[in-house]
Amino acid sequence: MSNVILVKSDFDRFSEWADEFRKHDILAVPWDDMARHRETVKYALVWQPEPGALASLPNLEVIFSVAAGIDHLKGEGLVPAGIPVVRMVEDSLTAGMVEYIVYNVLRFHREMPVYERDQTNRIWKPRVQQSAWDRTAGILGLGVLGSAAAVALHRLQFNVIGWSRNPKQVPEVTSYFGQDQLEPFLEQTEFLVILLPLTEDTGGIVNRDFLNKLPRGAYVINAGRGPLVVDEDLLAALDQGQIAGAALDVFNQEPLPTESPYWKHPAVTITPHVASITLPATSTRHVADNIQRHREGKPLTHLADLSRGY
Ligand code: NDP
Ligand code: OXD
Repeated sequence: MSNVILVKSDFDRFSEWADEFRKHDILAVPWDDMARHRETVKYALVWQPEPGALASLPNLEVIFSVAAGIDHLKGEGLVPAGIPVVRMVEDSLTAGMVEYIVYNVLRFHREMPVYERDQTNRIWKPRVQQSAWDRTAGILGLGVLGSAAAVALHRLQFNVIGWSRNPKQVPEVTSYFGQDQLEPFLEQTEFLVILLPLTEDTGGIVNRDFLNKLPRGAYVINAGRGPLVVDEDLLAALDQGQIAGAALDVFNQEPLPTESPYWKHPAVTITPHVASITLPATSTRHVADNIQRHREGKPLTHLADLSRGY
């Protein structure tokens, strides 16, 4: 096997990666064995590498991010200059995210947190249900994952709008773009789905002013990155009823510290950064296809732009 890939992933599943890469004739070596393979490694598949580590590989040609987001690769000494970075775009990651978003929008739309509370208090209290087509889901970040979630929500008959940097054409989804169109987007959004990357422009975007532009009683679902949200502002908006509920998968600090008020907040549901997880069986195909393209001198797919941040 002439293609050697160094793997540093979250979760402890190197043998799974190695088995899947072997099917594509790629030899995976574990991160801890870097010293032994320094000369032969041409590719690296990484999540949160230590500064300087990738620069110590003299024959490295392409870096693959285990994650769709590349914010874990931003920082002094993390990525050697001139080495392309490919981000993760693969079917299971997209499918998992669509499930997480649809599940949480439906959960709020159908008032499940209220019925769950009623059940603990043995309260039988039917409430009138609204139609999905009378409600608007707004997707903040209409990229690969945002567009897939938008299409799925539209299939469930929600009115779906999206916000991105550039105009988008997603069937039946109204596209808003740029700073000027953020306000009209927010004013209509009853279910805010956050799927932006964390960049210099987006950090802290979900602050008090932003939350106050949503209709009163809107819901927030954050599967993008924790630092997109100003925690104190979201907590205040929840306490004041401006935001009726939040499903949070990502946090400013992960693992979420035990003292965080989110843990005990009655209107907050927490998951430990699992909205969608990169699966070796499917993602190795994306990596192998790109390695093949690289060997044939073809352009790589899903190249990230480190200076832009996504
Ligand atoms: P994409 O790069 O495909 O999409 C990003 C979207 O954000 C694009 O529509 C882009 O606009 C928009 N965007 C970026 N910057 C701005 C800005 N300043 N103003 C307005 N819009 C902006 O990314 P993915 O959809 O693949 O992934 C999105 C994020 O989801 C990842 O970066 C990651 O943080 C998160 N994620 C979380 C997971 C989890 O388990 N919680 C799993 C996977 C991903 P345009 O297209 O116009 O440039
Ligand atoms: C990702 C993630 O960006 O898992 O893919 O957070």
